Amino acid sequence: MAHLTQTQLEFFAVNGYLVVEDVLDEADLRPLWAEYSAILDWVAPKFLAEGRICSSYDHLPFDQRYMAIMAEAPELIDYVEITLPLVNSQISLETTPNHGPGIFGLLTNPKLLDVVESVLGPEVSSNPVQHVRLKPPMRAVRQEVAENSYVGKTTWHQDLAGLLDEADETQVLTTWVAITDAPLDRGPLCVIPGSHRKGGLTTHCMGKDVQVENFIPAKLLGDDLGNKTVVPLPVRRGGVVLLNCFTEHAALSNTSTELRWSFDLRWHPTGQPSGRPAFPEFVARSRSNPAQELRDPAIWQQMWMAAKAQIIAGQYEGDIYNMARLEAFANSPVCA
Ligand SMILES: O=C(O)CCC(=O)C(=O)O
Repeated sequence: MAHLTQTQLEFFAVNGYLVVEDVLDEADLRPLWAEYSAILDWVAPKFLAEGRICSSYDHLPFDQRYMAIMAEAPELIDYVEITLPLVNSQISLETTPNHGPGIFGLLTNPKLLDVVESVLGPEVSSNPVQHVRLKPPMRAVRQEVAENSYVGKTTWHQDLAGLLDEADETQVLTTWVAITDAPLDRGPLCVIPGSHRKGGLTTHCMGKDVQVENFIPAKLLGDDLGNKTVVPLPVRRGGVVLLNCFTEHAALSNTSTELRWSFDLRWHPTGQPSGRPAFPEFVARSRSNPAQELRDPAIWQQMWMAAKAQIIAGQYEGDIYNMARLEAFANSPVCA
């Protein structure tokens, strides 16, 4: 598996999504399991000492351990995320997202980048809009986080909605990477094929948690002919789902008994605005000048730490997320 075929590219252009199985193999995924196990190895004793959990659960395998800690301390999600909070005032020195070598290895994985290059061309930057979703079975999720898309189901949206207006013309591509299998009962993505061709953004209404839980109301969903067919996208671990930034999509609930783990990573052609200037982008692939590609995970980590320091110091005062767009949408009668 390397570059996409012409047939795959045509499918993506028409439908606004594409499932590509077997992009990554076990050797590609192993560093992520190791990195996230190490995160639990330092968070669990800390939470235990603070009385937030009643065991460090270190006798359990990673997925069981993650679910056991989450059941008692849902704030664990703040320690595994790969981005900073989307509201300036919520970022503090204690905010510790993961920018370790395992996730950097995924962002610079040549097989993943071959897929991305097939769509975006030879000069590709890693867009800083990126998330990890480690979703326990719904029945084990505490009420207060059940509607949080990092834990529970994800509402209908288009990925461009949260980017600043500067990215309105940017060709943002989402790659949703399955770290565990994501069969139908484990909360896979679902899409409305062709919805990216409607042209522009559909109205998003504000949810309870403004920056992550905004949603397209059901009556506005559909493709350019008003067809609302929902297609679920089960995928095996190592597979990747591609999404156009205008494709209407959501994620189903995890009704299984197992953890569902994915990363959603975004990319744009180098030189186009990222839409999230508060956070660092980097050149992931450059056929014209490979020396420009970032290869050092320590530099990438420093870039995130510098972004955090800048926001805390008040040197970045602009919005991180496109609140203004959401607020404008909120006045729409469909959101009333
Ligand atoms: O994995 C999920 O639940 C949601 C992912 C998503 O909406 C995205 O990749 O844009």
